[in-house]
Amino acid sequence: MEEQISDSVEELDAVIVGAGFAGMYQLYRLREAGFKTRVIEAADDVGGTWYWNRYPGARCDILTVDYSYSWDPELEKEWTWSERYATQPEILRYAQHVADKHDLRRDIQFQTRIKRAKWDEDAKRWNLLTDQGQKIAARFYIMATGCLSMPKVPDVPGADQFEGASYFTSGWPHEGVDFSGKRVAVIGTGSSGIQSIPLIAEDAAQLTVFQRTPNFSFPAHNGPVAEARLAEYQRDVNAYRQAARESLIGVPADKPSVSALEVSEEERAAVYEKVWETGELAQQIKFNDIQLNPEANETQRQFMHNKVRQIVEDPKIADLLCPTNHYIFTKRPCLDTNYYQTFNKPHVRLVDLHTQPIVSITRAGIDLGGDEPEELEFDAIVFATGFDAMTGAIVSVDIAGRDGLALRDAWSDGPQTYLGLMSAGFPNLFMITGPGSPSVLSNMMVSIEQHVEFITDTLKHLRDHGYDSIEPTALAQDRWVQHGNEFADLTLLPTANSWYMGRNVPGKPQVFLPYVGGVGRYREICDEIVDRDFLGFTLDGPEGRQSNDGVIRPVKPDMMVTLELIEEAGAPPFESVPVAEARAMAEGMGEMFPPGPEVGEIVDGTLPGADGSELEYRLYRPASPGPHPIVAYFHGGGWVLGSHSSDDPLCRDLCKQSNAIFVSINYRHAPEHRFPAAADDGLAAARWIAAHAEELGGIPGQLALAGWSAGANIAAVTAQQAKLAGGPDILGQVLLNPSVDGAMDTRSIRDNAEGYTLTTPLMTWFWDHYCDPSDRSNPKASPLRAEDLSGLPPAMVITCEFDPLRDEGDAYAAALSNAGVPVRHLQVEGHTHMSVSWVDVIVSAAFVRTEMAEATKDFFAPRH
Ligand code: NA7
Repeated sequence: MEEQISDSVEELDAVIVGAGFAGMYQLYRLREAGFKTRVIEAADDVGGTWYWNRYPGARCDILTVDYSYSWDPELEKEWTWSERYATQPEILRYAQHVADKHDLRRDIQFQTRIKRAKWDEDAKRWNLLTDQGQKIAARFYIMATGCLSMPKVPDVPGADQFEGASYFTSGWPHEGVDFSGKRVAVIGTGSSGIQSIPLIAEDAAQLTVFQRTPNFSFPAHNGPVAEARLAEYQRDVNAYRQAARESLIGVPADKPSVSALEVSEEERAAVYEKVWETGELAQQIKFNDIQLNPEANETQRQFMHNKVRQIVEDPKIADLLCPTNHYIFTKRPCLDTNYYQTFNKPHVRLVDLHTQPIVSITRAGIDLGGDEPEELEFDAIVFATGFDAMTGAIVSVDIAGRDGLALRDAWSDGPQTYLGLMSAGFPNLFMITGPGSPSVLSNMMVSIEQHVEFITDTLKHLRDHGYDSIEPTALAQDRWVQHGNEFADLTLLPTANSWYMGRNVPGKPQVFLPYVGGVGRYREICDEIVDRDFLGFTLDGPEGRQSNDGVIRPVKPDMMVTLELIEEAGAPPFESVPVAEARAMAEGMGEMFPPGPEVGEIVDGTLPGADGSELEYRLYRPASPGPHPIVAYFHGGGWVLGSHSSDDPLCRDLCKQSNAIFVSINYRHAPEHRFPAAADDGLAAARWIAAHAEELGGIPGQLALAGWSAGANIAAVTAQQAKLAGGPDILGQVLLNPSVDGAMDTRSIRDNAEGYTLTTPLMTWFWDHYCDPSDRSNPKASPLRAEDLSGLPPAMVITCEFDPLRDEGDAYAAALSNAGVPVRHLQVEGHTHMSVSWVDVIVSAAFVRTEMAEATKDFFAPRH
């Protein structure tokens, strides 16, 4: 029994599983920091992936200058890679060289596996049992087990019957394999298949490739590292490495800023040609919407198809080699040397498993079914069928956390991690490049180093502060998993049957495993967590416990990225410039946004406002036959900025979705026209529209109000004024992020004061331009202050979590409801004041507009 710890239990500070690049560096760091550490490794030497995957053609698919350690300055100088993409033996030699140089092997126990790991809550340590029957107690248990280390069990019937030789690319014989004169089958056309097929074809008498899904592959153009690249690297190695750490995928590369659909076909073709010629995975994405927009993606996919058709002589074979069931870059693209050319060789055959599925592997070969059944005989079968990626190696160990919770059970619906580093319920268990971190979407070396350094610093922090355990909180973890899923869902990546999604392993939960946000952003997140006192972690020790619960990056990913871009653009705050300049800036910004959907018709006109003023309006008419109900719409812009056309995309979308006419009114603006001009214009416009419904193409009596921000203030005020004045009849009001109280004294005004575009200083500026402090308690300025809200039209009120105006909007919804007004109140998590109005940019807020449109429809034709 492990609980009865005897003298034969070895006590260590840390046990690391795996002596690949992650485990080796982790050992180096922890040893250096004075932790008594041991690595447990199943193989008989270091190298991990590069120890096992010895198939012919096995190479790195990231330039090896990039795929190398950056933590040892001497190593940077003393090691020179012979090729752009070093072969497996060279990379293995590099790993062995590092092990020798730093005398790592003395703390690595080879040919050993961890069989069981059990958390001891009282002793705050992991009790480990090896397959050698050895017991180890360690405070920290670190899995450096690799993302692609657990080969997939071949899910091909009869795989064990074959009497010829079977090989797995993931466990290739050390002495190599001589295929000369042999009839060879290769099952699988992922990276391993694509790298090995051309070389196996060189030796084999016959080669038959069994393809389930064709992949996108670029020519590697292997050879010496390009002079320019080497010079860039050597000029300032530290700067180069730093650029890698801050990049998207861990290799310095320009961030694409242009859409594939913005440039001409010729320009696009030239860009794709260059990408093809470059032969670098890290430099392949040159347009910012390739991974987001199917139409953009299609342009590069077609380019790739054309390349394949140019190389492969038999058009039928070429067609089979062109991937059509997934978008490019939604599966890991491959790099090859003469892969497509191999299919021009007479002794190489491609079997399409969709038309000729494998019925069974037999004693002599492979039986195919489908339309053309065949019995094929082979001397050797190569399984290049991939891995149970990212989670396979972790859940294969019997790991029991707090209260005996099995990791396998905790992850039965997919991995639950905070940052891909730790999992709640499993204190002091770390994963290097675990699911939920950039890992396989990045240059692994960069991600490995960042995790190792994070773990080492964390362990030192615990030691220095008298804590003996660390664990993520449930909230932090749940929201990290949510953040990762939401980020992935913005892209096309989850649409493919990929191992990123767990779809290659029958029965595996289908969730997107790596973090798509990029290594630079991810590193910033990790650093911020530490700076914020280990946000989302509980640290525990004999002298006390610190649990700084909270959520990192609670803003929805598309909004978050947009806020980052806005910050990078560095425009001055509106309130820091004169009004005319602020208006020009707002107009300029508006032009940068997508236009919104097509509607039936857009008509500009004028209508009479209050005090003899003439107001411009823009009418959006649905494409369906009229007449339609009408919504009088008031734009946002703090009574100072904007116009009847400034909320164009929002109005188009709402018009289309609600099948109602929207009339956007250019009410008079401050500071030229201060309170109550805009409010009075609201009522005047509503009256005029009601009176002229028929000539506008509307249905008389079918009028609702809508507005956003200050425009929602005018809508709310107009509804109140219409009630007091006895008309016009208003059937409903949609208030998006309304400003309803000039007091500006709420928690959200303080909590969301900065950083979410509408800032509290800007809101103050707006109010100051619009309304004297003495007037702000007047319900015509602050509709929340009205004494009697009863009898107002039904309302839909939308408030957003990260809007300074959130709380006043919530208060207005509650006050309306208390007064007996039917209210739909939508409190939108993770969004800001701008989210809903940025049509086709903040896609995660699109559902809000749909709900607004539904509410609008209900005003006109209530559903019971
Ligand atoms: P991959 O990329 O998972 O490729 C495995 C291939 O094997 C892929 O073409 C699979 O088709 C195919 N496969 C898997 N199971 C079967 C069965 N049962 N029948 C037929 N074909 C099958 O693994 P790799 O080792 O090539 O590469 C892994 C990573 O290593 C790579 O991305 C680089 O990062 C390095 P499928 O696509 O699932 O239809």
